Amino acid sequence: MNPLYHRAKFILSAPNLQTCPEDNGYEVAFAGRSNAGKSSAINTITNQKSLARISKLPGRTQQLVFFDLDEQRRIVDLPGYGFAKVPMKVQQKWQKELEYYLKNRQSLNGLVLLVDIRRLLGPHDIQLLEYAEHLNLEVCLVLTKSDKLSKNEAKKAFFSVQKEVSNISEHIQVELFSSLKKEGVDPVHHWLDQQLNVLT
Ligand SMILES: Nc1nc2c(ncn2[C@@H]2O[C@H](COP(=O)(O)OP(=O)(O)O)[C@@H](O)[C@H]2O)c(=O)[nH]1
Ligand SMILES: [Mg+2]
Repeated sequence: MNPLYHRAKFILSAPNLQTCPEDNGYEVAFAGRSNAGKSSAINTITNQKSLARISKLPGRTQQLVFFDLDEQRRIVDLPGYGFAKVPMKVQQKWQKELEYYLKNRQSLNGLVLLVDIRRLLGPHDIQLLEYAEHLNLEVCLVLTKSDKLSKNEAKKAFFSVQKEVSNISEHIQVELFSSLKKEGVDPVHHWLDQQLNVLT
């Protein structure tokens, strides 16, 4: 039980940095290729059935969706990348917008990168990890849908990803996670607590 995350409340969706909520307090962003299980993970982490569904409303797929935890703390659902239906030009524009957000957002204090455990890291994931390292941004890499693999296979995937990311940065935390089985929630809460400066 972690009441802070369970209190998450939708604030607004922002098509660009100018329309984001005021840049104060602490913020953690959630990223990942589309279908990685990001919305499900946000719902699981906040223990709410359909909090992140709001980001699925038409036209909102390319926006930053903000959720308040308390007056000082927020989580942000970033647009999923590699979505085939989004034209290349729009994707490239978003790439720029995203880089700008990651680079300039003062309150941003961590990035949760969701990766489907069966697909492992794609080129966009690696690019994002490298960029986060360049910005000195803390990263928690969440391997989603771990229930799709046996315990042994999941462990193997975990170690292989841990090894792969250790070449990019020394302090990327990797966690196994399943929204279906509600596994891996505590360590992610704990990591979020640290980035959001929650006294525990
Ligand atoms: N088995 C299983 N399926 C999942 C899990 N998380 C997400 N999914 C499924 O994966 C698909 C994509 O999930 P979604 O959260 O919408 O991904 P998003 O596009 O990254 O927001 C959906 O069909 C989900 O039901 C999980 O932990 N276990
Ligand atoms: Mg989603």
